[in-house]
Amino acid sequence: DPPVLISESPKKISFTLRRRSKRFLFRVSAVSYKDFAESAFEETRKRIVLEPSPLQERYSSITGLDGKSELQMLAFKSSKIRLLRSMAIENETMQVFDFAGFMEPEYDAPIFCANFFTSANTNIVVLDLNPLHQLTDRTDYQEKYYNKIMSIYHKYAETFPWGGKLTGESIKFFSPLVMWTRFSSSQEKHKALFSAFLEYYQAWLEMTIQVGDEMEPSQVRANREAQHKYLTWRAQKDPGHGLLKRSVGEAKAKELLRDFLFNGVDELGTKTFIDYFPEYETEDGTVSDKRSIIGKSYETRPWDLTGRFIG
Ligand code: BLA
Repeated sequence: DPPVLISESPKKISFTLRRRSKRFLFRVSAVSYKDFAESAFEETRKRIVLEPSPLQERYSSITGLDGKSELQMLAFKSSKIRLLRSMAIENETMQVFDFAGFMEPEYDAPIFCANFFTSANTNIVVLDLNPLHQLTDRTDYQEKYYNKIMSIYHKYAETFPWGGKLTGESIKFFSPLVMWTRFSSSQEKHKALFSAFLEYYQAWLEMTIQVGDEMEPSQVRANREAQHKYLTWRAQKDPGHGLLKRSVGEAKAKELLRDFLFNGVDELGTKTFIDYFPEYETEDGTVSDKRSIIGKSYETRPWDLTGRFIG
């Protein structure tokens, strides 16, 4: 056993020891995504002024229906960042992390997206700067934000290979920088994931600092609608929904999704899910329960080494 670090708080030490005696297996896979969030906010405060988000008053922590899961929510904003928020869920068998950053509509910088799911023996990871605009028809957007930083992806490509087929619809929300991967837990992998997370985050933070505001009202409108479409997709079809509903119940999960995680879905636009994704409309006009219409696709990475989409 590695020694318990003396810098850990007493609370953390007793947690570690308890786990050691009772559930040895899970200690090995333990990763604390709260530390990931703290580090990202710390890096942010070195560069820009963070203000608390009004959402923080309503969301800070929740205990799950099982009495054992803890959900921790943190939310900030800055003059340019509309919402920088984090949710970490932890219980004895699983850790979940959902960290995102959304710009004000005057700025076209990408959306920061880290979604990590860890259970006893598996990890499902999406880490990306999700493009605000469709890269296949906006080569200027790819040039502006991605071409220069593709080395970040290459650095982790071997450690975190492509995770295999995924919901076909998701690919258009991802950039050529995306780290989509699955792996078995190990301290090395979790350490590498922490580095990758901070490196992707630093790249995003730098973009938010460099980006100038759009003067053209039509551009601001386009940015707002693009962000609204993204929020509409995730508030309706995100793969984490089932787990969130089981953790806190249907009503609370819905509130968390629409008001906290994907805040803006009810404010940034009036178009409906069907307006954006008409292929999901059923005979009676409601949204299909199906997660995907296309089905699982992309066995291998659909971008070449330079980041060009090859399908
Ligand atoms: C699985 N999460 C997945 C998968 C993807 C993502 C691609 C693989 C399954 C699939 O192909 O759909 C993540 N998909 C994304 C992201 C976007 C997207 C980030 O389209 C952005 C546009 N994951 C979470 C949270 C939970 C969670 C908060 O982020 C739980 C509360 C759980 N994700 C989770 C689980 C699975 C999963 C349990 C496996 C179950 C499944 O495959 O459906």
